[in-house]
Amino acid sequence: MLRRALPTISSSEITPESTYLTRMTRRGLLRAGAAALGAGALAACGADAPPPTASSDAQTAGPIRPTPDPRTPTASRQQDELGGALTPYASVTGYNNFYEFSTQKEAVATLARDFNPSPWTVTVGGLVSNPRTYDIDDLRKFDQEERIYRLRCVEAWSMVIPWLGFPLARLLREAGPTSQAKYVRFESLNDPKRFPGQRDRLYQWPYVEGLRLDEAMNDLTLLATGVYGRSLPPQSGAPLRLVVPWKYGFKSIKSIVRIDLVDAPPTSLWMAANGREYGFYANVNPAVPHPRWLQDSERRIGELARRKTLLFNGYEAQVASLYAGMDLARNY
Ligand SMILES: Nc1nc2c(c(=O)[nH]1)N[C@H]1C(S)=C(S)[C@@H](COP(=O)(O)O)O[C@H]1N2
Ligand SMILES: [Mo]
Repeated sequence: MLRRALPTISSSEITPESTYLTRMTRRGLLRAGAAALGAGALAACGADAPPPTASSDAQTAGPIRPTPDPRTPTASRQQDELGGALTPYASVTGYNNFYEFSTQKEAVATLARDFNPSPWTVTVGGLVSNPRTYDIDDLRKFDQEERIYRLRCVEAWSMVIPWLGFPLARLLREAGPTSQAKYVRFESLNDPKRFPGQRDRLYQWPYVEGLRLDEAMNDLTLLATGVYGRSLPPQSGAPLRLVVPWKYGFKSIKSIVRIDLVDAPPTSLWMAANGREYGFYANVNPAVPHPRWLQDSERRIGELARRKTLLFNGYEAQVASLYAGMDLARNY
């Protein structure tokens, strides 16, 4: 019945997560009698924030600047396995959700231009027998492969993206989860000096995401280091991001610095911000509407007609068994 009550709306009419949260938080702050504080906090958010400047960190970090990648963006195939054309490189790297920079998708690439993802380390710890801090270059030993995946944002738009990376399972096997490890918790870099969007206190930084251990071990779950045959540009989550193609895009956490094996479901940034709308599982499911819009169709970036949204984003054969016997509407 919930479904029938919801009108079919085009994705352009959907209130972005950020606008809604801003409104909700403003009400909350006003109720708390903190109107002045609220106004200040709102003015600091999203695209209004100044672009990052060369900070004093640049000195301690040394002269290391990633040299612009001279290779032209290329992929080994031009379609996904369902015949969907690759989304052009310009859209993949020009229309981004990355709230650490901005809540405005078209502003992210410009704000991220001078972000230097080197040096960078990723610490793997928690309930593992071999905890270790990897330099990003150490991760090269995991052979990189190309994976063409659909990315379906919870806001009802999608892309087809040729990632470079390696299955997360390889890294987790090296870490050696103990028998108590049941979930994986991922954390993005927390550095308001380099991420202007983190001055926006509406969110509990750093960005956190989580997977069940068996989801994390599934062969589809990728740690991406590149896109279109090149290393990831900052706006895409340099130097290392997760890609979980059967879940809404917000699970695919960018610019990861920590991966911990844990015994309880981690609370993600989005669960903390609005757990009623954004759950732990976030599996793409056309039959389970978001509380404010339907999820049965989507706008493929670059196409005119809407497409039908597929259960598990079209990866049902690979992942449905993970959820056997679960109520997918309750475990949203
Ligand atoms: N750290 C971090 N990771 C993030 C986000 C973010 O704001 N911060 N946005 C998520 C959302 S909502 C989506 S749809 C995808 C977008 O990835 P893309 O910009 O590479 O298409 O990244 C996800 N990962
Ligand atoms: Mo998203």
